[in-house]
Amino acid sequence: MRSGNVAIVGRTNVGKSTFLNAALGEPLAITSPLPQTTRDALLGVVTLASAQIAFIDTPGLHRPRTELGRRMNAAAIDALRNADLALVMTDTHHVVASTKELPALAGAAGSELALPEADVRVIEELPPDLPAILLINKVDRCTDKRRLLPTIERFASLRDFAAIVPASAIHPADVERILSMLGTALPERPPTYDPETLTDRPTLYFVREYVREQVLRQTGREVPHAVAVTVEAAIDRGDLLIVKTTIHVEKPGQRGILLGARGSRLREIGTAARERLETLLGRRVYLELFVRVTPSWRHVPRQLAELGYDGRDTVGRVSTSRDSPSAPAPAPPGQDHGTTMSTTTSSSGAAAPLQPGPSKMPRKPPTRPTKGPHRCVRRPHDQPSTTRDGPGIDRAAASPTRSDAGGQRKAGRTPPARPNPNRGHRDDHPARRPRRSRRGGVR
Ligand SMILES: Nc1nc2c(ncn2[C@@H]2O[C@H](COP(=O)(O)OP(=O)(O)OP(=O)(O)O)[C@@H](O)[C@H]2O)c(=O)[nH]1
Ligand SMILES: [Mg+2]
Repeated sequence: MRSGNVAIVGRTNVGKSTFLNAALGEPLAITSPLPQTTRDALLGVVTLASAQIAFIDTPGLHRPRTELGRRMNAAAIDALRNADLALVMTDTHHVVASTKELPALAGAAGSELALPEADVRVIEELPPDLPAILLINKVDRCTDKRRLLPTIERFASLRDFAAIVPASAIHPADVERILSMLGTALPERPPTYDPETLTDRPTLYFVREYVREQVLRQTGREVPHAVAVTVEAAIDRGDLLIVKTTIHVEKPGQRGILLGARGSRLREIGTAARERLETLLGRRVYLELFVRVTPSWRHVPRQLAELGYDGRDTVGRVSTSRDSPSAPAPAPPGQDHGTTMSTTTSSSGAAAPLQPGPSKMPRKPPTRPTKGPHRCVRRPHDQPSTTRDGPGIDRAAASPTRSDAGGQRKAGRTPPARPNPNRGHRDDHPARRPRRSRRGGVR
């Protein structure tokens, strides 16, 4: 058996998170057409018949203009330090872009040997002795594949890559080919993670991420980068998870954009994020969204820490059993321009408080202790894969349909799975279509 950590690194927007999701067969990471979507390193474990690949998806390396940007870059560099192998990703944008859309190039513009400067900087960041495979993604956009040859030559001249692979993360056959290539490049050693492990990030991390993903997808260019999401309270009522979140923006105008006309955009964001969570978790979710202006949070280290970007753990401040769903949210820094919206599939009945560490589905008894280190690297079987907010998510919890009986994925696997039609999307049923609540949200 071979196993090890594979850091997925590259400039922003080249498809790193899309590739991770395709490799996992699970849309775990958030993706979007906007740059700087990923803000934290995210572990995703793929266990094949002969290899276990612990992917670490990383934020796109870029020239930072904020403290947040510096921390994002640091997370990517840190992942490289803990990796056995780097999967360096770029895309075909500079090959297919029209002259006026061309990115900054290293080499004469128009020359076939010019590469995006950002790619060259990524390669310079690689530790010299770390084995690396280069994936040139999005070849589906390149009709004449011969145009890739000069690019491949130029990359090969910059570093001794173990392989340079033109591929497309949206083509399952390409993803399978890359997985088997990565598997054989890892050192021979027993698997680090339980084969059922999907990630070590707890549920509330994904609550924050999926709300942010909908902001990325449903608002324009300026707002998403000014948005952070924190979890203020979480209540586990068995088949229902109740979560109160705050969406932080930097300016009152951004708050208005987020709300939309009479709160319509915020309702859409909440509904889509809730559906995504219900698909991942396999149970109903009541999601309450609160919008708050927290000026300049991306530049202030203390606020970054309070919003979860403290460089140690990116899970928002999570309630303890003392909280209840009706408890007021703790006052974060900044001005309070709060507006509450809720989006849910059910809200009746008595709620039991959620203990710290609410990420695991109760359907399956925990296989690991619930306290342990929060870093997502090198956790042996007998050590927990938890953050301070709870254990990570297993494949069975995320989607039982995607895990075979033995918990190991076969080398020849089915293409990336689709959402389980028996779960989530309850609003499809006419009786469950969103209706206005007294608070102006949707239920
Ligand atoms: N056509 C095409 N689009 C792709 C492919 N892979 C990813 N994309 C798209 O590229 C965009 C960026 O993908 P992401 O996975 O978010 O990129 P990323 O590298 O993780 O970006 P950051 O997190 O910002 O660094 C999304 O719109 C994806 O749908 C591909 O193989 N072909
Ligand atoms: Mg990403």
